[in-house]
Amino acid sequence: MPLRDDTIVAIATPPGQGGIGVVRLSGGLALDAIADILKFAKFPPEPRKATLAEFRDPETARVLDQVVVTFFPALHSYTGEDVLEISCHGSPVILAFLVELCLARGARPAEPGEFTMRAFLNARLDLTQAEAIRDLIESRTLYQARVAAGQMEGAVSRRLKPHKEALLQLIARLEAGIDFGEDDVPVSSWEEIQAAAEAIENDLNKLVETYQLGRVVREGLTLAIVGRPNVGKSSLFNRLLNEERAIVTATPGTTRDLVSESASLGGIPLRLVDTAGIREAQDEAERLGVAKSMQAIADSSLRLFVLDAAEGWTAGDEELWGKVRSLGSLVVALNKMDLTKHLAARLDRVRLAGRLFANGDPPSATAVVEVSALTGEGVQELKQALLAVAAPARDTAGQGEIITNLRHQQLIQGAVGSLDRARHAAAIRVHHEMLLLDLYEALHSLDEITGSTKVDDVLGVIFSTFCIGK
Ligand SMILES: Nc1nc2c(ncn2[C@@H]2O[C@H](COP(=O)(O)OP(=O)(O)OP(=O)(O)O)[C@@H](O)[C@H]2O)c(=O)[nH]1
Ligand SMILES: [Mg+2]
Repeated sequence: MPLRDDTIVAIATPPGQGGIGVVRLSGGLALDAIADILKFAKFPPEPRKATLAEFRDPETARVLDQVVVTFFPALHSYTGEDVLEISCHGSPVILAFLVELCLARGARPAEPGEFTMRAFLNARLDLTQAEAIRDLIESRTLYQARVAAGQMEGAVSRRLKPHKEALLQLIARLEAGIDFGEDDVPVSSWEEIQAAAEAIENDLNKLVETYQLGRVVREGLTLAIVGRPNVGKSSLFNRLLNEERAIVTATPGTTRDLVSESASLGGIPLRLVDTAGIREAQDEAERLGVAKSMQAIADSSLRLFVLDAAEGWTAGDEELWGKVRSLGSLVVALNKMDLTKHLAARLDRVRLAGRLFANGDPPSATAVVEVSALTGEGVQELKQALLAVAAPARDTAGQGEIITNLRHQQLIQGAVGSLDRARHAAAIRVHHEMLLLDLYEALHSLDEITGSTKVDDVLGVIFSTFCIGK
């Protein structure tokens, strides 16, 4: 890990030209590094006030740029150290030159995430908050940003706190029993120990379960659109995207290669994949397209099974349904509803629903939605149904209440495992000292989430996933 008492510098804004570009410095030498480069009316600049300065070229002594500097003195800054943020005009050349001059004056280039790592090391943030900052920067939808913002405020640590306290109390009761002997202090009964461990375990398990949704929020989903040729897959794909992305024609077998595009479904990042209509291929290109499609359909997290409502349930649908229904989450779209306004077709639909849910085995379809890709009717309902299947807990879960981070999920799971061992040990009356080992292990797992235990080795891993200047 890099030394903490040196001064780091980096361009904090994205590469390329822009209206402004920001150079950030943190460390004891921050002010010294710029003292002879930037000319202020008064030096040092007033803390936490945007202050105008001239960026002087040391070689020509001429003004290179007008900059605005904000000085955050140690203890009240992002990193806890002296921080300078220098807003230049957004020329990559100017920014690079300013950094070079700072390097020549004792600063060193910041590693990725090093500003935030210093904030953590100086106790300005806990580990979950530092991770939330990375998630906020990386968020692709407003919903993701809101979840990250909730965690930046310390939602994860807050949620863990009561469970940690309960665990500590249990540990303290056992420790007291060992230290003072059974005569001095009322020692918990085996049943009490078991019950206490179980209560904590159950609460933590609930938290672990929220990761199912958390993962979807963080990583997004892949949705494959599947069906026979010509049922309107590409038309629905375009509708869901709101653009004419895939080719639509009246000829069956139009789509051959996979077509995929990113979209957002209720704030959840979604990769939509349009596939080739599945049938007995008529040439080599179509055969390859069908094979690739079947692979994509199997690999996706969610499937939209499209039927032509005007044609009803055909032998081709029956065969494809047999291949798809067991793959996992699925929504059925009855497309071309605009063509079925007469009674016969509607009766057919009733029979169709019967086919989908026949044979007694549990249907993998969680919703059947009537749509028309042509008129747009039912498309909103289709989106709702997809969202309900993809992220069932989305409406009920508070945005700060979910675990979105695999590291957190695994550590909580680890704590659950340790508590489970402790509970079983209590059940067979193992000595308290042995029991305590498991309980401490559980506590350690929870501490690692917020970083209050020594976790030097994981720090490098976490902060290296940041970009430079953060
Ligand atoms: N009336 C009506 N026609 C539709 C609807 N959806 C699609 N179509 C028409 O059905 C035909 C096939 O549509 P596509 O979207 O290309 O169907 P596909 O399932 O992608 O077909 P392949 O790529 O060949 O597998 C086109 O002529 C569309 O205009 C709908 O809701 N109503
Ligand atoms: Mg198509």
